[in-house]
Amino acid sequence: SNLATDSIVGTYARHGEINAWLDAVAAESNGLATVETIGQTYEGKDMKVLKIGEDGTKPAIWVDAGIHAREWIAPATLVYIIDKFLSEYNSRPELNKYTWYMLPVANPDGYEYSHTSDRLWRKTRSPQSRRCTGVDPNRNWDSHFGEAGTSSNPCSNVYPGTAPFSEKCTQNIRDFINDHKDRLKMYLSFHSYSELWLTPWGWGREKPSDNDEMMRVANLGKTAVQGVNGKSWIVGAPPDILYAASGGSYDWAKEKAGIKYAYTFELRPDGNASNGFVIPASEILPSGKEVYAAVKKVASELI
Ligand code: ING
Ligand code: ZN
Repeated sequence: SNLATDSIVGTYARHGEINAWLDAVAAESNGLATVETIGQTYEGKDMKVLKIGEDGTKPAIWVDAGIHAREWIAPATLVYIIDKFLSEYNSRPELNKYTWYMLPVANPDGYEYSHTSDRLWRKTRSPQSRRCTGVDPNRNWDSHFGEAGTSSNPCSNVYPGTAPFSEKCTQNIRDFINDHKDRLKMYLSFHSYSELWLTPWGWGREKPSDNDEMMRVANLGKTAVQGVNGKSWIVGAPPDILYAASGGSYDWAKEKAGIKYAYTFELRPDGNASNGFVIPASEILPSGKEVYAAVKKVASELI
């Protein structure tokens, strides 16, 4: 479209720009989309969720991105997907049978710090010790908290915090999801990088009882990704294809909130990249297209 608010699609926008864009697209959506502020971060930044579709009746799907600060392709990919949803939601049954909740920046304090001070910052920005700042917000959830893939050193990039949900950003998401969990059918979380479709569990090699169905849907998503730009994502559980990690958001979503289809994506580039968190903005549209195709496909397949 020719709206001025299209300008951040395809760019690595700042958190304030993304929030302003969410407000603008909601205002221009003729009631299709609304913004809900689910709380503030440690530094007082608003965490804004875009709700697409009517509330309270349809089954729902949650999508977040940017829980890790430096993984810039993830928020940018979700912004692209939101833009596509706003133009295609009403005409596509696989989209409009759900209400969608989209949070493009799940760790705004860290995301801004990665823009202003340290491009490779991963964690939150809450003080943890005299020397070190930040908790890994994807180790901070109440699912096998503090077990595999974490470190008790507050200076570590995988420090889970002193207790589950010590961080404002994870508390806010937890509370929103708990308020909507009866209707939530799928939980998706976008990270980068390595081009993986991660199935539960992240914490260990045990498999959920519905693993065959989790793998069926994941493989349909993988095929949809491949159909766009030929990218061949690997499907599997983190301990089998990446590394074990506990206290992750999607494990909590499935184990504690009861959301059956809980997945984590590792977006572009592939696992051979050397500095894969820093990739050109020209990757955003190709990433957005392949991930949009996958999200559409799996939404049509949930049972
Ligand atoms: N990767 C994820 C991480 O938090 C992950 C992978 C997610 C493992 C969830 C286990 C559970 O380490 C990145 N890139 O952050
Ligand atoms: Zn990550």
